[in-house]
Amino acid sequence: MQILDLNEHPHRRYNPLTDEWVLVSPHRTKRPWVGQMEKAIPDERPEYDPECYLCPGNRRASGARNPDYEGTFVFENDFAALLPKKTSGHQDNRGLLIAHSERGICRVICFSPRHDLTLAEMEQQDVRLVVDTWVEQYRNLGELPFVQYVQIFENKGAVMGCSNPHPHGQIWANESLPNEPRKEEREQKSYMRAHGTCLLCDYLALEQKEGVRIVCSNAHFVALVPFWAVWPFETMLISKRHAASLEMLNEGERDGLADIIRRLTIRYDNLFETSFPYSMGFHQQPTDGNEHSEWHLHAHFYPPLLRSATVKKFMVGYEMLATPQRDITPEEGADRLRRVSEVHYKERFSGA
Ligand code: H2U
Ligand code: ZN
Repeated sequence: MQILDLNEHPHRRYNPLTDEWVLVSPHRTKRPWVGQMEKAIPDERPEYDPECYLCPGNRRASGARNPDYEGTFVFENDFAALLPKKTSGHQDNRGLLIAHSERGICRVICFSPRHDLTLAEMEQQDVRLVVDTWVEQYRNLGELPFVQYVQIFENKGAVMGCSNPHPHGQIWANESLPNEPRKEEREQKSYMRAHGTCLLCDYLALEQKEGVRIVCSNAHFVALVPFWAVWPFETMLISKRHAASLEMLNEGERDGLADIIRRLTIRYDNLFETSFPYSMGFHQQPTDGNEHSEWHLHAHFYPPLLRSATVKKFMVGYEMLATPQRDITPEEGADRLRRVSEVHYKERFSGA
């Protein structure tokens, strides 16, 4: 019998944050690709677009006019999925037909007044303003008595369902713990109970020792492709210090977060010389007023691109019905991301 070689043999890897498995098939990377091909769309935009509902001074769908903002701008989502109006009650029919009312607040954050930028192309100090806005929003929304969890996220690129290329993200704050943070809380709690230490502190120490899945790092954050990654170039940002939320970051750590986000998103754009699409978001402690020493702040980046600017990974077939699967190993994904430059390709082409 052959001994498991993670670079050669099909195997499954365990995600200790969610208690789920991913199938890894490294031997398949040699097969020819005959799937979907599309032309890469050049990412050329004006600094200001009179038709954009996020640009300064423009009117939104609700009729409200954006101020002439500088830096970041936050507003209540005009088509919010959750509403702050108080409703209560639930139904439970034999434990099979269960429904609960859900209150919440949805906001949109414009990262910059410039229509033509992305986080990867913004200056470090302007990304820092975005970090400060996230901290402020997490605090403001979390302070509301009915808000138990604040989900900060960004959908980037049309392929991820993003409605507008103007750099922006969203925040949904609501009354109950959503599925993903709920799984992570359960696993972080049970790990702490069993080992007396933090799951992500221990995991990060292992990753730093092995090094093979680390993309880049600074004094306060590490960007790595998790051992259990599902998406081809999936990454996680993990704070080096055990902090449970964005609110707990000190000045230096906020700068560190802005730095690592900029460097990682530049690497993403450089991988296929395209504006790299992804969904990203933070996972952090709920705002339920309880002590959550088990929670370790981190961000996930889930990009769908597989082997070029035009080939995307879809979760279909076996993945929808059984378990997610990947061909290129997390180690190879990290290696590819490590080998690209931290100077944005547009800057290189312009000779700047
Ligand atoms: P994306 O990040 O997925 O593109 O979503 C942008 C959000 O902006 C979306 O949730 C909101 C939509 O409801 N929006 C407004 O609040 N006002 C508008 O005028 C258009 C879009
Ligand atoms: Zn715009």
